[in-house]
Amino acid sequence: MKIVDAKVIVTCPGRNYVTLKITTEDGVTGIGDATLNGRELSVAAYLTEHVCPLLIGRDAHRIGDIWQYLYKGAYWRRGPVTMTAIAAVDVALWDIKGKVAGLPVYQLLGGAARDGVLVYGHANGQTIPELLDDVARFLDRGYRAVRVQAAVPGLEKTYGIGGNSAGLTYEPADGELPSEHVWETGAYLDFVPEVMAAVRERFGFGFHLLHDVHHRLTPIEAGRLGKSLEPYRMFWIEDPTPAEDQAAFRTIRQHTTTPIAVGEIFNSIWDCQYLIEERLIDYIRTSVSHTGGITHLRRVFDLAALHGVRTGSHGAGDLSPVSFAAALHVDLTVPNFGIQEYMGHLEPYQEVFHTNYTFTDGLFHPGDAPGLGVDIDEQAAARYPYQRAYLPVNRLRDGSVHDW
Ligand code: EZ4
Ligand code: CO
Repeated sequence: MKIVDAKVIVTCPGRNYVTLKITTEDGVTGIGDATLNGRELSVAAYLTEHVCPLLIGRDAHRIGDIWQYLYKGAYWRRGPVTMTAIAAVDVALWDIKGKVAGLPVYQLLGGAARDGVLVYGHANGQTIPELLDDVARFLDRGYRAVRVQAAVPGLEKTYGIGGNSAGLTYEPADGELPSEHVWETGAYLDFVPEVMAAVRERFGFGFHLLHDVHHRLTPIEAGRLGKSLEPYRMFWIEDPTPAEDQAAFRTIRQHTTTPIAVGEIFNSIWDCQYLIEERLIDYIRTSVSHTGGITHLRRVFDLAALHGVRTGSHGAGDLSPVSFAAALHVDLTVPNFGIQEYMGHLEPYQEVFHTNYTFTDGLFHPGDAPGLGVDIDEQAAARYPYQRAYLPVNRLRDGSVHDW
């Protein structure tokens, strides 16, 4: 079943998304998410200029072989741009295989290992009372797990706080350049235990509580944070330190039993190997669209399963509905599933992406349509042209650039 066309669709229905669409000689189409927030056109060009020409004439059924061809054949390996591009091809081919088989992708992956996919939503607030109201909204809607972020007093802008729960990290291009935030670790470390105390005091312990540190701390600060949050029984703290320094996680481990989640910026199994094999983390957050697609993500998750690490895939609003659907198919099948992030998407995304996934009692299901169960409306996509946008940049009070 030969591939006859592969094209890239760039669109901005609420925020930028890059989608690869592959067509076979029988007219079967498959789609994959190729979005890399703030660097979208680099993946679009990688696909259009270098990958799409290689796909024409290849057998769409040979998913593993095409994966190896694109990975090893490029000579230059790994990295977010390459691995996001390969992921888009891989996911589109799984979509095609499912459509040809007449089965949802999760059936091809071994079938459902659970009834639904536990997700966590993003509650946030400028103040603790505002945050508590937002947490209440999530619990009322049936969420069993909630990530909470509140603006740190004294800081003008804190990551993860936005007027729209789907658009937290969307920075419009009006300013032409990234916005800059100021960060102060001391104020943050004192404030977070107060936040978690308020949440548990008002809502109790009958749901999972999560928090994203967004790479801000040193190892010993992260140890202190984890220890100070132990009374609130966190499901996890995420990205406590910048994960390039992986031995740092040993220091965190030595100081706290608060579970640790890492991996949203990882793009290959090699980024995960040390942390997983040394059992320095509890959840691996690699995503289907930034880690080489379904084919590669399953290898990461199998490595994690061998070492008692569970999954907790990244699912921010800058990963498209195509990516979220693919994540749900994988999540439904893997033995060591932990949780799935669900940030939602900004309208008018539904004009462009038609989805089949459903949410009931805190659990998502990918649906039973053949393939991924997601489609892109190209005419609608064309109504929302790309707009350059950047993630913010962070500085300390003295002007030094810090991790955002
Ligand atoms: O900042 O996806 O856990 N979720 C996150 C995200 C990331 C964005 C970066 O593009 O940390 O909101
Ligand atoms: Co995060």
